[in-house]
Formats: sequence, C-alpha cells, structure tokens
Amino acid sequence: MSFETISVIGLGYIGLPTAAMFASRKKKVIGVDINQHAVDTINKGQIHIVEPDLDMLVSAAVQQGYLTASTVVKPADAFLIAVPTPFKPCAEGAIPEPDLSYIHAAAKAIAPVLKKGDLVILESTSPVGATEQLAEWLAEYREDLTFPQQVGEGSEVNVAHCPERVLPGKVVTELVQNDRVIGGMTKRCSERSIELYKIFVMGECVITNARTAEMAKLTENSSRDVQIAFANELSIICEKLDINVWELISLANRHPRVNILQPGPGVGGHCIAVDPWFIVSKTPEEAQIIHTARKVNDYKPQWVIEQVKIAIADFLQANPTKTAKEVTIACYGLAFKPDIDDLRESPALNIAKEIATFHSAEVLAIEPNIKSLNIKNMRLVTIDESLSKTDIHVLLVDHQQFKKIKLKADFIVDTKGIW
Ligand code: SAJ
Repeated sequence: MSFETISVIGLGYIGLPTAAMFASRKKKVIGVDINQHAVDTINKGQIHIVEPDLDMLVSAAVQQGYLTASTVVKPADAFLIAVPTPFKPCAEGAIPEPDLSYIHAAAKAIAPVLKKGDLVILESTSPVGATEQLAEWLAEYREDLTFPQQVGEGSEVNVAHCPERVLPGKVVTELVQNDRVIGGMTKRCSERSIELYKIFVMGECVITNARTAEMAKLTENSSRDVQIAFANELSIICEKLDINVWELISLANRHPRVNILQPGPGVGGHCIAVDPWFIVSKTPEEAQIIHTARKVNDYKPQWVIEQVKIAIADFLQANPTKTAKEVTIACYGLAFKPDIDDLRESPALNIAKEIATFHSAEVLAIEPNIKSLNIKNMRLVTIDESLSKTDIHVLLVDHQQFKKIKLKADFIVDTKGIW
C-alpha cells in the first residue's frame, strides 16, 4: 500500500522540516499542532522556528498545495509523531523521569481516524518501552483494529520507532543524508517504515526492533554527553594543575586512537542534556558513568561562575582604587552553541544571567546572532563597544565573530580556548 497522505503530529524543530520534506516530494502532507499560531504561520507559507533553508522549503510546499497545517488530526495513510518528551517536575538532585503525556495525547488524537493499513511512527526521542506503550494506548482506543503487540506480523495497524537524529542548524541536509534507524514492532512494520522514509531519505535505513531503536538514539546523545563531560572534567583538573587544557587535548588527540571533544561552559540544547536521563531513570543502579557525566556537565556553569568571581577579586587586587561597582564585565555569546541564535537551554545564557544578578554594575552582552535582549542589569552591545570598555572578558560561545578578535587583556575567562 503506498502512502498518499502523510500526517505529521507536532510541527516543531523536527516535525515541520520532516513534513516539508515529504511535501517537497509531492506527497500530500497534513501537519498537526496544538499551537494555533504555528498552524496559522505555516498555512501562510512562513515558519515559526529558526532553521536554515526551512523557510524556502515550507513556503514552496504550502504554495504548491502539498502542505497544510491544522489543529485537528485528519485521516492519513501514515502518522509520524514528533512531539516533545520533556521531564516530569522533580525535586532538586532527584533523577528526572520522562513525561510521555504528549505522546499519549497524540495517540488519543490519532486513534479516531486510524484505519486498517495505516502506519504509525514515533519519532520523538523516547525512553525504552515508549513505542510499545504507544501501541497499547492506540489499542485501548481502537478495540476494532488489530495491533502488532496482539497479532504480530498480520496486524492491521503497523507501529515503529524511527528516532530523529538531525543536528539543529543542519536539519534540512541531515534529514536527507543521515542513515535512519528503523525499529518496527514487527518486520512488516519496519519494511513499511522504510518505504515511507525512502520518499526523501538518501541515507541507509537500517532495521532493528523498537526497543533497540529507542536505546540507539539515547545512546548516541549519552555517548556525546559522556565525552564532553570528560573534556569538561579535564578543564577543571587542568585549571588546578596550571596546565592549558586546549594544548593538552590537542597533544593527546595526536594519538591515532584518541579523539577528545572540547570543553565549554556546559552542555546545552534540548537533547544531549536531556536524553541521558531517560537511561538513568530506567536503570539508576547500572547507569553510573552516564549519570556522573550528567552531573559533571551540569556543574560546569557553576564552575565558570566561580572563575568569574576569582577574576573580579584579582582585578580589584590589581586596581585597589576601584570598587566592584566600577568593574565592567562583558559576556561574549549567549546561544547554546556556536553560530546559532537559539538561547533556549543555554549554559552561556544562564551564566551571563547569574553574573548580572550578583554583580553590582551593568553587565555587557555580545551576541551577534540576536537583535534585542531583555534581561535585568544586562545590555546588548557591539564587539567594538565591549572592547573599549570592558575590564573582564568572559568568552562563553565560540561564535565565528569572536574567533577573529585579537584580544589583549589582563582579565579573561575563556571557556572555549579561542583567546
Ligand atoms: N559541546 C561541547 N563540546 C563539544 C561539542 C559540543 O561543549 O565538543 C556542547 C555544545 O556547545 C552544546 C551541546 O554540547 O551546548 C550540544 O551541542 P551538539 O552540537 O553536540 O548537539 P545538539 O544538541 O545540537 O544535537 C544533538 C546531536 N546529537 C549528536 O551529535 C550525537 C544531533 O545529531 C541530535 O539529532 C540532536 O542532539 C537531537 O535532536 O537529539
């Protein structure tokens, strides 16, 4: 059975580009989101998120009539669920538990329009077992249809987990080029999923089961988190031992089998700092390294703030006629990683905010990727203004504009090793 109409549930950073990609291959795509503003914006051919080249793709798809957005689910041949999987609120220091309520809501919304032959794919990053849970919810709502957990290969509805793996900032190319892990609840579920993805995916589609596919995605991001934690721990050790960590890492990386990542102000974004918890909360006794890496990376912003406080004390000691009120601090970069404008879940932003809270003078912020900023005691300035006024330079993100600065100053806290 071919896929004439494809529905994408959740039109965020993954759902919208995926919907637009199917539409660009001349498939009828119905995008669904609970956010009326997002739906209205997309139906005008515009986008409500920032991602290179996505605006052109969406505009063409809407103009040619292949992509429409709606707040209600309509019948389709395939449903891709790309909704958030956040944490449940938890006490400080406790292990966060994943919140599957958005997946549950999507199952409830899809169920009434499901028909024999439909394919349901969970793309959201999920804890192990979430796809089976999704299939259970669908079966509860539709007792008249059969599902893979009940009858296996011959089920009337097919269900699979095919995790998204694209890098924010490169979504449009990576969606097409990356390999896909296809975790069908049965072989037939996997084969039908491949048929669907091959509409636009050029990368290889590799079949496994749903649980392994869930764990594969969590493993990818946990692996990166552990490796960044190693680099961050080295940076803290090196500060104590008076060793330049950047030089150290570049020397160690000359070994043919060593490839250490780069330290920074902490780990930000919506994935790498979140997904490892999905493993830790399921297997808290066993996931020792993964848990420790999370703690190391979460501690790093606090350590950077301590370095800034030390720099203020050193500055005042070197300039005894000045008071703290007269010390100008500038924070270079607020985004969660270089050369993007995304400030959400950004350690750099949190560090800058914390400095603006404890410091008695106004803090300067330099973020070339944004136009305005509304944070108490912080002012967005140009690089030139900052260079002419600043006493303590705090480099938080290695944006390309900052790499060009030849900074000569006595008081620098450089979390990315570019000065
Ligand atoms: N970071 C470092 N040091 C490094 C590399 C990164 O401190 O050497 C920091 C960044 O500054 C940033 C954070 O880590 O704060 C995460 O950035 P990232 O570029 O490593 O990853 P994300 O969160 O933008 O996207 C990740 C990707 N996963 C992997 O590379 C394994 C992407 O492929 C996933 O699709 C995405 O998570 C997701 O949606 O899960």
